[in-house]
Amino acid sequence: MAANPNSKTADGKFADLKKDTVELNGKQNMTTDYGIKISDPDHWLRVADEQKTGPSLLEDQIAREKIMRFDHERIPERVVHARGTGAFGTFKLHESAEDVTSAGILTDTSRTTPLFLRFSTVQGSKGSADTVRDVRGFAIKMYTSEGNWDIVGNNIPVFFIQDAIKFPDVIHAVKPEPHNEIPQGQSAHNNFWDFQYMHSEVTHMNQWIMSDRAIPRSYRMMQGFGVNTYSLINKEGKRHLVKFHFTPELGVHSLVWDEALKIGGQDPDFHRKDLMDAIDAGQFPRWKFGIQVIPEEKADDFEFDPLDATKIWPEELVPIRYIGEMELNRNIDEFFPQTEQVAFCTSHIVPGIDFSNDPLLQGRNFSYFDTQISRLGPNWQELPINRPVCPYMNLVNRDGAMKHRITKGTVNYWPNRFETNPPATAEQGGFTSYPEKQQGIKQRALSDKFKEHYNQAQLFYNSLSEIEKMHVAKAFSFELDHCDDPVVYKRMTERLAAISLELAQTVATNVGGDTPTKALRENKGLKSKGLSQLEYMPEKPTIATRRIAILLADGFDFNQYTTMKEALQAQNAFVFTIGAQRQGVTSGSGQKVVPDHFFTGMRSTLFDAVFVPGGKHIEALSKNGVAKHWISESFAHLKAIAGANDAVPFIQRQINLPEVEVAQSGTSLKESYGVVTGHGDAASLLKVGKIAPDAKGLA
Ligand code: HDE
Repeated sequence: MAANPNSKTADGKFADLKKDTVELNGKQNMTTDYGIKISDPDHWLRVADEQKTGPSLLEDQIAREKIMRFDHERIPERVVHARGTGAFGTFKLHESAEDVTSAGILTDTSRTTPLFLRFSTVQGSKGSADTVRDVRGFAIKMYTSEGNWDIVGNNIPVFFIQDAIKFPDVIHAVKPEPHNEIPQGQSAHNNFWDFQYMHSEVTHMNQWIMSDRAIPRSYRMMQGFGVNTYSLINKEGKRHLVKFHFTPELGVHSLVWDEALKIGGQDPDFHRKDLMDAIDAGQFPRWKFGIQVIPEEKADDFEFDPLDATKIWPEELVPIRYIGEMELNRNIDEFFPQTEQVAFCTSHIVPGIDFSNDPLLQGRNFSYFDTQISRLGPNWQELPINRPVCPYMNLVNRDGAMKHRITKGTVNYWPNRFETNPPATAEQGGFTSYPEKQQGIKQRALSDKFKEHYNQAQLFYNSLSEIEKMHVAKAFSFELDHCDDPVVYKRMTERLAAISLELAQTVATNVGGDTPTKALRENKGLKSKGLSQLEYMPEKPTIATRRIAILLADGFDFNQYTTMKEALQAQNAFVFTIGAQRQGVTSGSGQKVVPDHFFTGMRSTLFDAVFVPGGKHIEALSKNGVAKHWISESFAHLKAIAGANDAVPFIQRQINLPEVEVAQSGTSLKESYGVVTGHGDAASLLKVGKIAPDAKGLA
């Protein structure tokens, strides 16, 4: 089958969308949707007397069109993952996986495949905050030369439930409660934790969502996982089970919980903007693409069932083979027709890839296809963002609401006397399902290995660093503290003793459970690779795209300010001047700087690091409660803080911890607990810029 030339270029999908894209900023007159020019869009046609009062006329076709369009401009939001943001990008393969698959996208290293990726949260509605504690969706539509391949994944490799029939239950339990529609964007409520207790299969996923993975610093700093088990089929027809992985070049980083909560109010679009800003600045986020494969005949060799989506395939047993790379490099032009109307389907696979008997995947294959009909109608695949870039044609699939493609020809059935629109043989690229032999008895059951629910929950918990474990304990404590039904928080704390007695005891103390004295289950201390996010520090540490604030008031040292700003910008950091007032601040040597924001307009929570130059402005900063809070809060959130000359004692006073050492006057630079201090002229401060990039790593 001839490949579509469009999909060979990074802009393949963009070129396709151009056919439906118009520029708004032309000189063209405003018209109605049926094309006539509008003379007055501001007044409804009415019968008016001399005072210009009187009834409005229903006759006004222009007003009616405008109001009708407005009345109907909402479509149902996604039943889950309603809040999201998307971008275009490309996929490149570095190493052919032809030993395991015949899929063009996974075997042809000369291709660049265009793609659209939508990140999302699960629980909240379309207008909820970005930084809530939740799983993040990671859904990719690859516009391949052989048709669309959708990997509808998450940033966590496992899921809550094992059987798709439980999905409405788990989602109803986590969504706002039915009697009062509370809470929004939160899993911290009775119903969610009640459900969690009633289903021990969720225990592994519980650990992940209570870990820092559920409060990412940025969409660009999250892993992506296909979660479900698919199949790869090679040319010889042999099958391997497969899991898909995306690992970010920038490393995996999270917010701290207090930051996430505050940003939820201070900037609910934090993640959305972060992604757009980075792409606009040409700082394209990249992920390594990897596969884990298990030959079909080895599927029974593990203590877990590889078809169970509540289990990972530990890397020690099934290593990840990194074979490609994904990059996001183009922002959307309009939210609704792109990010809102994009529709993913787990059932969209291409030849060389097939499903497996993963019971969650099988249910998803029905659900996604189905849900798009209520969101977008039966012709959703024709929408510009959803249509493939390769040639597509089906003479039978016609009509339906909002059909707009016009197909010429006299027949709409197969076979027909002209042999119009014939199916393709396998050699011509026709999709053939893997001929798996099936025999069985109809029953509602899962394999025995699905019954084990705790091993990997412990494996995950044991693999975390001490700090990550502490965060898990705090997250459980926060969530269960929001449950006011004692049955819920008492039973759940008890359950934690099946993971770690210490964890259960800490949480019980905090939330008022009964402190367990015995572990419910032995913990052999087993650990696995790749579970702690500290293992994903970037190969090359960078401050590119990190948001760095410089605090100024009247009397600041101009040289230090400009030298540091330039040094940081040279490393592609996003630098913001935060001043006492936006009307302008004046340096000790008389230069005026107009800050990007003033102290209370933007808080420390929205930045990764802060620098305070020396100068007389320290006097004013020392008297300003908000400026002082900037420093103490940055420190509490484990941010890199830098200060020079007079700023050193100012910073020290706000941190007020004897363990944090600062540079003494006349000594060179000091780095202690992520606080970088120094004395000297502007040139010597450049070294601070060289230390600062790594300082974030301390967090
Ligand atoms: Fe989804 N899920 N899901 N899900 N899911 C949807 O489809 C569903 C599951 C995921 O950005 C819905 O188009 C069932 C696992 C993402 O547009 C719906 C089950 C994973 C997105 C649906 C699952 C996901 C969705 C709602 C259990 C991680 C957002 C709107 C069997 C691998 C896609 C839509 C986007 C969206 C059903 C479980 C990820 C209702 C029945 C596991 C990223 O069809």
